[in-house]
Amino acid sequence: MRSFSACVLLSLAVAVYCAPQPEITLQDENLAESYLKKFFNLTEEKGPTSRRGINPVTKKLSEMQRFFGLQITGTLDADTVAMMKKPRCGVPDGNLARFSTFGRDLKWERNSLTYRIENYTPDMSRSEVDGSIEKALQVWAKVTPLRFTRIYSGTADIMISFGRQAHGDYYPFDGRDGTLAHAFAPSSGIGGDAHFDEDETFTFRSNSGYVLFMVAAHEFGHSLGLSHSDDPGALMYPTYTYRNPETFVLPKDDVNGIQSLYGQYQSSCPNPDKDPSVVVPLPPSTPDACDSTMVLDAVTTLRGEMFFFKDSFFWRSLPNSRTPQQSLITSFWPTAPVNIDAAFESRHSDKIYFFKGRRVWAFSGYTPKRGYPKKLTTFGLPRSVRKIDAALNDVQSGKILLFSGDYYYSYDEARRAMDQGYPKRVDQTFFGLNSKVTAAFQYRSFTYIYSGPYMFEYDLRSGRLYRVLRNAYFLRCTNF
Ligand SMILES: [Ca+2]
Ligand SMILES: [Ca+2]
Ligand SMILES: [Ca+2]
Ligand SMILES: [Zn+2]
Ligand SMILES: [Zn+2]
Repeated sequence: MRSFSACVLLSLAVAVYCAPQPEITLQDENLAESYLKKFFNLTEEKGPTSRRGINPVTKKLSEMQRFFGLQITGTLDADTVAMMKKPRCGVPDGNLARFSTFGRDLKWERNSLTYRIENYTPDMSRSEVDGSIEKALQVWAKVTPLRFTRIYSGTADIMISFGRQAHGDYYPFDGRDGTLAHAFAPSSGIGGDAHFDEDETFTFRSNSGYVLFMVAAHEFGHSLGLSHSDDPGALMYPTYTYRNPETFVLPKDDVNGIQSLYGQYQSSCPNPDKDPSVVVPLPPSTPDACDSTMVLDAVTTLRGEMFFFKDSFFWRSLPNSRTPQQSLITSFWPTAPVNIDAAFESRHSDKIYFFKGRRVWAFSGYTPKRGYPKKLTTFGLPRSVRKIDAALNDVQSGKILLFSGDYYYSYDEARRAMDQGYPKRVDQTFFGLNSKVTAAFQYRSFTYIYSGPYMFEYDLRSGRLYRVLRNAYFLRCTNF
């Protein structure tokens, strides 16, 4: 179902957007043109099809779709429009790579840099702005020999300001949403400077508005010489996703990027901000579909698409798409848990459920259902069940199978009750499955039971096992 995908993405910015099937409007086409000009270097050419060869818009659209892991159609579809409407950074995307830099020469030649906060946003208190900026610079200082010193007058390497619309450079801001901020690559003058769009509402930590710390940490990546990454988990990914500033740890891709320019933090660096006794958490890395040892957390369908969950991420496989799109869970479901235990789609109520520990969350599309999270006992599970390992909706019978340890339960959604005769042993029904179930779902009348890095393909009615496949089977790892 097309409408869902667009609806999910769009509604991050606009709460009640869902109902009608989104059509590509003239406004969308104009948006697309200016987006491709701004971020993908689309140049003005008279008569796009006047010469033989590929229409430059088609080419740039494909480039953009590839960068964001969308289906590469070269045409303006609903998913592409939705991605273009996401709040983002104003720096162009260009390169197709995991971390990338503006080039070897575009870096600071010294490790000691100055910054100055030229003005303040009225959205937050001054001390909150100061704290957010300081903390955002420390994100980079923690993993490199870089040091930042604040100055209060004169010209700093990194001049920080808030402005709206035309604000003194050749890159005017665009009002509310769209572009949130931009920054310039290392050099003298405007180089290294970071500008924030005052038409946005910036916040200290709340997820209503844009967290200044997160936006600033991203922009300072540019100030130091990084360009955008196509790793959806990277801080240098172009679009904004809410993350909790209290628990944020710079992802692996960004650490690799900045260290390729400045090297690692050496404990001998005389830096009073760095306390060597503090344990630095390991940088999180984005799950790789080609990792044959990967164990998925949960798998489910949702309105005709397949969703595969791992850590803070999921892959979403659109029908007919060759490569699934990888995103952060919070970029679709800001209030959902990460590292989930299980998930299933209820066709009965058109909802998606996520399990983690003793709790269960419900969303219709991406909208959280009132009253959730609820306890596992809501599903009639005994109190002794501490977590669910996997869940699936058996489309034919309308039952929800809930796996826990060596057993599974059958829940009847219509009756809202557990079926008689359960729990049953897993290996009693699923022949050949002698280790723990880690994820489960049904697709095209097959039942897929995951156990560790393997996926078992069954016919649930006859209990027949057809094939044993790898976790990456539906993720279409292209390296195999
Ligand atoms: Ca500067
Ligand atoms: Ca804006
Ligand atoms: Ca699981
Ligand atoms: Zn950026
Ligand atoms: Zn600017």
